[in-house]
Amino acid sequence: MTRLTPDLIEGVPDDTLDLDSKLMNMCGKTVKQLALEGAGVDHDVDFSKVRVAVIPITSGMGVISGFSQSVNAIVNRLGMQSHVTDGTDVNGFDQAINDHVDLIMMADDAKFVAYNVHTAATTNNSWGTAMGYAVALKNAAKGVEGKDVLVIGAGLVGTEAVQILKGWGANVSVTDIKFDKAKALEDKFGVKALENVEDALASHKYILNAAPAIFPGRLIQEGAVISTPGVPHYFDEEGRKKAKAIIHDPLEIGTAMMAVNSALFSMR
Ligand code: 2YG
Repeated sequence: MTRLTPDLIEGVPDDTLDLDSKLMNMCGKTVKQLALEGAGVDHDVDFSKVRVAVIPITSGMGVISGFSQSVNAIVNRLGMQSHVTDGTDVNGFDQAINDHVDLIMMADDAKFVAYNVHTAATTNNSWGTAMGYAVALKNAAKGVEGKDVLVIGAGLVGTEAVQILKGWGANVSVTDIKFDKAKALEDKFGVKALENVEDALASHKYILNAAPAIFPGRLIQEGAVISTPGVPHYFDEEGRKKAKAIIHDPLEIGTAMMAVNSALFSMR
């Protein structure tokens, strides 16, 4: 998993990115609307009764300054009632349970989950990020059915993304600097593994980039639609000029997808 750093998420609590405006321009949807679509809901939902606890977790490499506050702000922007627990780890968990919250959100170095305390269902960030960015790509591309779509990165997010996009009828190819990881997805899910990452990128217009990689603009197709959760995030001027849309945020789309999906388990 790519570990976020405080500087990458410092603008999240106050939404300095103004993410909804950017997404409305590129996808015609807000973060909440993308998350609802990813959860299979085609109408707005009032989440004001949903109570959420975000628990700072000190294990492993420890807390990331601003991470819990960022998750908390993202969930509150969905209209839910979210707070960060005073206690960390088990103490925080105990506080959340005694507070009778509906959802618990927490992350260690390996997993970032939303836990629905009523249904014991767990939604993880790999699926949430893959689904959120796949829905964003589908909206920005005005549909992916029958279209060639490239997933870059055969890790946790890419593995979810290839299944989601194939399920929507896209002709999915996948590439990774470790070709055997891409080949494993070809064997398992019937998508096409491409060995040369640069050639793969240069030959696709619709891309979901789930790799912590930076690509030179000379490889980007004119009018490319790039849905790219990967951090570090950087596209040079040529890439930014040639792409029709470059959809990125460091944390919000995946987190909103998790929270909406988890809340709906006990709201339908
Ligand atoms: O509670 C804390 O502050 C820390 N234990 C959080 C650690 C999170 C580590 N994981 C990551 O930084 C990312 N994989 C989170 C998800 C990125 C968005 N797709």
